[in-house]
Amino acid sequence: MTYTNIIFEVSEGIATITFNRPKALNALNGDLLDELNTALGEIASDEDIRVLVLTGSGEKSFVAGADITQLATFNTLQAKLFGEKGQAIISRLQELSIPVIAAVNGFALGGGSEMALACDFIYASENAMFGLPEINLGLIPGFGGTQRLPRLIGSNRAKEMIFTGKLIPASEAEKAGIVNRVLPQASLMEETLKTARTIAAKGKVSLRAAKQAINNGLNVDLSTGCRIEMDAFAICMASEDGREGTSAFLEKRKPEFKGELNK
Ligand code: CO8
Repeated sequence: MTYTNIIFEVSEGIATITFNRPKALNALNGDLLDELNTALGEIASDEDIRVLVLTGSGEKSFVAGADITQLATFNTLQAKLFGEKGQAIISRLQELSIPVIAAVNGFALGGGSEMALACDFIYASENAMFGLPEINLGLIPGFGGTQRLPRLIGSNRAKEMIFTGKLIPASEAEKAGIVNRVLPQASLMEETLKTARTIAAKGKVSLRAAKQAINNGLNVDLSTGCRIEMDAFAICMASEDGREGTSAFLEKRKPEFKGELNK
């Protein structure tokens, strides 16, 4: 597929999707969401891709939200369909079996924050701003923000952000636990890719198991979560990567993970 609203690249097992509507600060319209969905399908079916990085084109914006020009034309049913489509694609992103890192290079507002919140973790540039400003439009977040933000930072902090619509800088987002690292704009991608390469060198089976255990465990009580972990651990132990990792330690050599899921 030819992409026009995103740039989709793969290098050394790391896929990068760059939201690419810089004139609208990379706002999410229907076409961009369709392209993102297709790219996620390509990633899910490519066993050689080990990590996904999301970022925005330019130095000003990751994603400034859903495209308000398009939103403003919707009737009730169209809004519901657009909301369902966005939620489904963002959930698909969250549920990818490989790790996903958001490199937030500027504004991450509304649907842009919601996209970043569905990633496994976020690195941000010093100029990045986060917020769910839908309240200023007489709306509320519709791509999962009322659900993912409180789960990440607690309901009181999330309510303050959602009720006031205020934007917070990267440094504050880091203190709140939204962002893992704040970096100068010039080194954001380099540092993100460095982490992506570190992760990509690990075993694919164990990465997948760790991600699923954490994500699935967050939705259940502790003892059920621990059972999920034990099943996932057993699968790793029986995998080729699990054998390789433990043997390599005992043989005092570096492991060579092949990441084959079906062995
Ligand atoms: N949609 C469409 N166009 C946008 C958006 C957007 N979200 N954000 C910015 N743009 C456009 C501007 O209109 C402008 O276009 P033009 O040059 O043609 O006038 C261009 O990008 C540059 O923007 P500004 O001139 O405004 O740049 P500033 O640096 O002055 O301001 C801001 C940057 C603060 C980011 C400002 O543009 C802004 O406030 N943008 C809107 C942010 C926002 O409210 N986002 C939330 C949108 S709603 C949403 O995300 C809901 C998600 C769930 C949907 C569920 C559907 C049912």
